[in-house]
Amino acid sequence: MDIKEKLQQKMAKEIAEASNKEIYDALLDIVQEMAREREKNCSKKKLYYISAEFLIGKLLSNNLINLGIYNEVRDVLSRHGKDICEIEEVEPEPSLGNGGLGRLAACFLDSISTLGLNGDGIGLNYHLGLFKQEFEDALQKEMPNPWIEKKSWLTRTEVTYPIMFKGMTLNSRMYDIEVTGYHNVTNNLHLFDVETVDEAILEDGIDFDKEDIARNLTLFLYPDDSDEKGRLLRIYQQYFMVSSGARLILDECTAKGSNLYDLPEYAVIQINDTHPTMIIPELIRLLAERGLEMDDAIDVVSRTCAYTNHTILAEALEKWPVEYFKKVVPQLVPIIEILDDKVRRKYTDESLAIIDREDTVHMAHIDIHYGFSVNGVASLHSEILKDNELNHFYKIYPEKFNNKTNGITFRRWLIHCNPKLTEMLDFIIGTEYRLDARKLERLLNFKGDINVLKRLLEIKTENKKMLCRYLEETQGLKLNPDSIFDIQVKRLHEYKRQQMNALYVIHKYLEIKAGKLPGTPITVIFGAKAAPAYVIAKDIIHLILCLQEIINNDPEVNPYLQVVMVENYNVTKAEKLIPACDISEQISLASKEASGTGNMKFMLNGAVTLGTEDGANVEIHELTGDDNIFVFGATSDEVIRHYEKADYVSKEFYEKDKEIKAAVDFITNDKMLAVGKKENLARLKNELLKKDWFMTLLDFKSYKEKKEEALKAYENRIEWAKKMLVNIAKAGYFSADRTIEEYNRDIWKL
Ligand code: F55
Repeated sequence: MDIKEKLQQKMAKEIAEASNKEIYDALLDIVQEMAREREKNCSKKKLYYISAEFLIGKLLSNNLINLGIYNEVRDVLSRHGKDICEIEEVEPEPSLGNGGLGRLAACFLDSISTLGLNGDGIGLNYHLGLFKQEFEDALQKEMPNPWIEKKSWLTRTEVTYPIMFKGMTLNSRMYDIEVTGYHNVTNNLHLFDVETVDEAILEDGIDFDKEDIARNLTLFLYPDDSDEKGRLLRIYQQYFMVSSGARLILDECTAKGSNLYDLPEYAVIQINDTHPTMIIPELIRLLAERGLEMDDAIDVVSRTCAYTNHTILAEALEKWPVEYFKKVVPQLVPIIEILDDKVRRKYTDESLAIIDREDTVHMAHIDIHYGFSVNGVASLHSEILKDNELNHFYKIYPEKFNNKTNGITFRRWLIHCNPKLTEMLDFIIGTEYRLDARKLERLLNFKGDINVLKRLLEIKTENKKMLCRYLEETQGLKLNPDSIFDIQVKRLHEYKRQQMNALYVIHKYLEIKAGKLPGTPITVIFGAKAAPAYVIAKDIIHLILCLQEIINNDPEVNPYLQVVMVENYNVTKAEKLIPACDISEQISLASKEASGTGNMKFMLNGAVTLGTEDGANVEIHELTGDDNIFVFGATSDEVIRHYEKADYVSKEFYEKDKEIKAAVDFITNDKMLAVGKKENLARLKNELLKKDWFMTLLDFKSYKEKKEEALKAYENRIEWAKKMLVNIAKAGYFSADRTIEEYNRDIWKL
């Protein structure tokens, strides 16, 4: 039966007569049936990728592409007067992640299936995911973001486990989402949920009774942990996830014949940051319960678990008071004490301990001592882990440390989000790059082909126009598609330095006011959510929204400069923003961004990077060469030295550089106070002058100069197109397929 007949049969009506929602529901059914009919990889050993986040984005189109029926469906629909893009709009986006770490997990699942490997994801089924961001009075407001509909990608399974907490047992149930690989196998994303969760306990916005665990456990991703109740709730969530996951893993392995002593032959568990770390003591506990001696259990688990680190920011490394474990999961306390005791017997160095002198448990230390692999996510990051942050561990376990530079799935971040570029690539270099991304380098043969270069520019303009239409319809924004689109989209964090970009916007505004006009108009686009308890991050959003208000309403300035903050930045919006970008802002303070993956997505879609030598930018720089990237700022060595010597004083930069002073002072001038809030703006200005922990003012001057250079280079359109072409051609290295091949070769050995 062909797609058209299947659709009509499912809906019991003609396509032309059906609503978009009816078509979406029918396609969902068809996809699930096809996905289940596919071959499975039933090899003895299986990978379990356990993560508190899977930022999967909308699934319909991606699945259609991976099943090889996207074009057919699109054409059938269009013949009957339906637009596949409008069908896509019907699907709600599950927001089961904060940012890069969660999106990476989703890209990895896609590549694992695409490479035909036997590997499933394990996580939680948050009913409301991460909050939905709204802007009100130029401030971020957090709202619930329900995404689970009656008909959804989730399949309820019969797998349930009793999960024990102090004073109560909660029942967990597994829900599955099919993960289709590109022309290959289907794996599963297993999301555990508590049966008693109850959305009715939501109060105002995203507030709820944090103590009513049975009803709130899987309501939100990372509830505000600024208070103790919020932090305890995270322990509940984490334990619920790992205990359910550990039981599933043991059940599957014993069903395949494991006697548990040979568990590492059946399973490898990749721990995505420290959020799932409790799986180590929990597995040890379960194995001991099933009859293994403690030492054997520890040995088996240590040969099964591998850990990925995603950050060197001290405040992001999880540390929990032993007290919390006693309150929530007392059964883990004796195990963690044994793990600590073994370390202390062997090493006297206090910095290696699991439980420190203040009775705090260092989660990453559990992973490093009791896992067999520790990897960073870009080469600079992995080097910093070895040389600085985790140096003491590296000295005792050099063989455990390795690098796996991140990657992205080209199915979503090229084929789906940029059909025009994809079509051009298919036409001039053939389709092999779809399975072997390095083949994109064939594009280099066209660097001197004026028609190809012109077509690249044309595609960019078409993508910009589409973005403009979308932003006008959804946010009422009117942007100029003939301007330079300069885009910074990512979580809001001081180390990512959206504030530096905002200071540049102020600087440009002042220049225009003084009569110095840019050669080409510039549109600066931001998109970012701030963690609800992160005060300065929210102040930065306020700053940007105030600038948007002032600049876009100033007729003297708005023909040359516009600023917009896209509301509720998420995967769906990223898919529209990235293909429309000219300049990709990757301006973190060197040494702080572990890798970045947005930088790779922008490059693949023909944006040119303006960035520091940080994270994977370093590798992008090596691949593209000096002529096709704009690099500025202090190096990671310099930054690390500043921290060691504690010699950075932001005020000095403010006082000696007139332009910096003018931009910083602008934050609290009368114009700003007329549209913004004094409390927020003054606090932010004060932060920049008194603290500036991430050295914004240190790099401002070189940032400004590099950006001017980039804007100038844009004027020569053909030369710019060559830079675009080289970026696309060299992006193949950043395919998640390459990353996953390396994980499998060095760590998983499936
Ligand atoms: C989420 C929750 C907590 Cl408690 C801490 C951090 C996060 C989070 O979202 N981290 C995150 O996204 N980290 C990012 O991981 C990416 C994938 O490896 C990196 O590219 C990026 O540099 C890193 O910041």
